[in-house]
Amino acid sequence: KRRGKEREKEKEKSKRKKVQCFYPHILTDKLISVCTSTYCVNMLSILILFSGLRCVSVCPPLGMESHRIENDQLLTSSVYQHRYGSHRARLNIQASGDEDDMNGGSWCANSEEKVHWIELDARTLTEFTGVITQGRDDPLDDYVSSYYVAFSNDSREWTVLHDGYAEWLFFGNSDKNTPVLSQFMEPVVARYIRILPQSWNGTMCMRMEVLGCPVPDPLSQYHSQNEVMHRDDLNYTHHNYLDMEKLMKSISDECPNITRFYSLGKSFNGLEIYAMEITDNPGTHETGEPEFRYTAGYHGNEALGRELLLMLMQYLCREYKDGNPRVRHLVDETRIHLVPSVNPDGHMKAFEKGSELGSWTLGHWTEDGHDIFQNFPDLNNILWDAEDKGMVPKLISNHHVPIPEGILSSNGSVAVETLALISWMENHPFVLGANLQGGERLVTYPFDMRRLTKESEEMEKKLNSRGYHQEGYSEGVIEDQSMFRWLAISYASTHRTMTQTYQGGCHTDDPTGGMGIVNRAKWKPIPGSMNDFSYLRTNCFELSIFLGCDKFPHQSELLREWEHNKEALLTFMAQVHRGIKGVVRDKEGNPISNATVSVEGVNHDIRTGESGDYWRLLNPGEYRVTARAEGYSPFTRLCVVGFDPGATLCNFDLNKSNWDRIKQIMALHGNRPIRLLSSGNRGSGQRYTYSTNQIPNSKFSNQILNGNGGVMRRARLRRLRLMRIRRLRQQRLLASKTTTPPTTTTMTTTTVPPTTESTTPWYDSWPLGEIFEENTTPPEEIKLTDALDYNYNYKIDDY
Ligand SMILES: *[C@@H]1O[C@H](CO)[C@@H](O)[C@H](O)[C@H]1NC(C)=O
Ligand SMILES: *[C@@H]1O[C@H](CO)[C@@H](O)[C@H](O)[C@H]1NC(C)=O
Ligand SMILES: *[C@@H]1O[C@H](CO)[C@@H](O)[C@H](O)[C@H]1NC(C)=O
Ligand SMILES: *[C@@H]1O[C@H](CO)[C@@H](O)[C@H](O)[C@H]1NC(C)=O
Ligand SMILES: *[C@@H]1O[C@H](CO)[C@@H](O)[C@H](O)[C@H]1NC(C)=O
Ligand SMILES: *[C@@H]1O[C@H](CO)[C@@H](O)[C@H](O)[C@H]1NC(C)=O
Ligand SMILES: CC(=O)N[C@H]1CO[C@H](CO)[C@@H](O)[C@@H]1O
Repeated sequence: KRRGKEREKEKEKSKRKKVQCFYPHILTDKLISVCTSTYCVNMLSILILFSGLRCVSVCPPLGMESHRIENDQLLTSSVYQHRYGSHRARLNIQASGDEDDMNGGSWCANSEEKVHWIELDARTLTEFTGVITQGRDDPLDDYVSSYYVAFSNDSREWTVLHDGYAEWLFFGNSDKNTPVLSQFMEPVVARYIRILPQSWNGTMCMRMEVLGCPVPDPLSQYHSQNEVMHRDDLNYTHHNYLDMEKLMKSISDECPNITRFYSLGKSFNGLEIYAMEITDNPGTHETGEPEFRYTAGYHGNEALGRELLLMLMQYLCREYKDGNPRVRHLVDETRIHLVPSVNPDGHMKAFEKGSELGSWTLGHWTEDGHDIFQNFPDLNNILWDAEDKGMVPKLISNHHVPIPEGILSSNGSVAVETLALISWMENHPFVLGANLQGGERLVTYPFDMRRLTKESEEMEKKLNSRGYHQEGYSEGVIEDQSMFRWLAISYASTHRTMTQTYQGGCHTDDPTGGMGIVNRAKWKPIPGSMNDFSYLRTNCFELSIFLGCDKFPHQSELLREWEHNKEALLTFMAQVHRGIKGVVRDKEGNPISNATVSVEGVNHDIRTGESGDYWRLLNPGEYRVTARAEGYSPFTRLCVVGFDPGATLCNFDLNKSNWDRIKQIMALHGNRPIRLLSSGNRGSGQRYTYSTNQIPNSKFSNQILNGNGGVMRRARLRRLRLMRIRRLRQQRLLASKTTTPPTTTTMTTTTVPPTTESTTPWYDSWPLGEIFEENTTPPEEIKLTDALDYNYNYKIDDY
């Protein structure tokens, strides 16, 4: 009997799918069963609509996935294991790879028990309209295939939902990942809802979402009516590709003076990757005006970032026209680029399924299977290898790391979308950017990739025999770490809820320690990320903003999300005006492009753009800044960054380099190998041969570089520490060498115990090297004994 019933319901269910909202319970069997085509069903729906029948209302999710439902609103009959507790029953929650922690891939019931249920306390009277179920995130196929639903107002007396004939058995899942929606014929009013699984595959495990609308409470209505909420009146809807195009065009028409609607290129399927430029003179780079970017939709199913950027465009346009001083200042002083959908193909897939029914990954990748965000050339290892060999920054620069040849042109290993992004990134002097992602609620700062040393590699092998990633590795330390942390905090702390982490993270315990920010390499390292590439290849500092647990929130959440993110989006943009900026010129006032600007104590330079302008994001402090350019003498000056908003102007006028002077110096050395002022202990005598333009003429350079005095003590201590680490590593490296090159040292070697070693930062010695580049009659090859570029003019007491 039951089987017949099930078949009947299956039939019914497939009909319901087609009719969607129009489900008139009186007419169902009689009328709809004569329909065989969608056309017929549609006609019928219209007929029903006009005959005044009530349409089944569909309520938005209560917030299992978004975590608006809190853990203590959930109760279960039993738990299979601690890590499969009721708190793991959230739609799309992801298991931790580590089997020892609390974070399993779903709620699972104890199979010894006879009765199974999971209960949700909505805390107020609610109109329930449906549930969505999903199996367990796990290699095994565990899911619930049928269940009853029951309701209660007091959690003691329960009414099981009837379909008119009997208790209504809902059909659940047929795989572990695809969410399946069951809508009720009529909304049910109650405070508690229970799901009672009846059949399942494997272990009885499920994740779920509940659809419902709070029943208006006459008492609290007074309150909500008086709650004044400023609404920006934006278009708080999800936009498919064509709607997005239309909306962006309409914004561009509304604010023609400050916008430019353009495209970065085409996706694999030929959709445009649209961008909106917002600035006072769109279409051109204005000297001294920094460029900022927000990008979103790397993963097509992370739709919130896309909508937030579309809202931001509308907001900037409207507020600019209305004369909002904050927006006016921002738009007039910044060239802003907003790219809402980097992966339009993926979004199209996810959008088709809708905000609740796409799985965790539907539309994540490009059409040809790339994860755009981590599809960039890995420059980290190139730089780190070079650093380990002591080649940075003399042979390999510490910035603008070249992309190895062939990578970008090779057989489809880089997505067309990534290529479009790379050329866009390289063709604009971006200073700061962020990519909006989803599925977590935090901001990550680079490095995104973990730096492996021999030791850590071995440790990982030991710890990680299961092949899972272990958390708690050392941070991927980036040169500008404190700046990056500041940038991350500027977003997280101005977001309405990002630092409210007492409920834990989206899938695990809060990885941010209550700060809302985390170093990506320490948290979930990935190679080839957009952020690392941006930092190592261009001047631009890029971070990832994870907007929330629900990657594709229901439309009704968009207004709330805008309110949560609006201040943070604006505050973060304003950070582009932090630190120092200026123009590097020659004595005649012509801009020098491609000049290098270095900050003492930070081993990461930046370069000037085509009009000679540069920006260097820095936290408040005093900095010794050096500008260098081919054919010019480098110049160092002190630049002070205060706490007030706005970047400090720090211009450089460079003199042509003075060749005669250099020749004199060369003559002093008899045009022979230059002896380093050194008491170094490189007795092992690594011999390196440098071409003349890399001579670290320590004495000369120190004269120039230390002329001003007043170097920050902190920076020195830090450099000293770095040097020690470096040196130890180098010693290990040397020790591990089995064959040492022949020693033809020109250096007087005295052995100095490592502890008393005093140092000048290894990179203080290199700047003058470039002066030699103009040498038309180069002196003979100069041989240096010290591969490590140390010179020892400083005593340890100096620090
Ligand atoms: C719960 O209470 C409301 C209002 O009192 C009522 O309309 C509803 O039918 C009750 N629900 C159940 C399941 O008893
Ligand atoms: C049911 O689960 C078992 C393992 O528990 C699995 O081997 C099987 O493939 C699953 N069946 C389906 C239809 O997924
Ligand atoms: C929002 O955008 C959609 C698609 O562009 C459009 O149909 C709708 O009218 C817009 N609504 C408002 C309030 O602007
Ligand atoms: C655009 O700028 C022109 C001239 O500056 C001005 O006359 C016009 O009103 C502006 N248009 C809008 C829509 O702001
Ligand atoms: C910029 O300068 C670097 C050396 O500082 C050089 O390698 C590079 O080719 C230059 N780029 C351009 C575009 O001139
Ligand atoms: C440039 O040279 C002039 C003298 O010719 C000197 O006074 C000035 O300090 C130099 N400036 C720099 C930045 O080296
Ligand atoms: C599938 C394939 O041919 N992959 C090749 C693409 O090109 C790179 C380098 O150019 C090769 O390493 C891959 O094997």
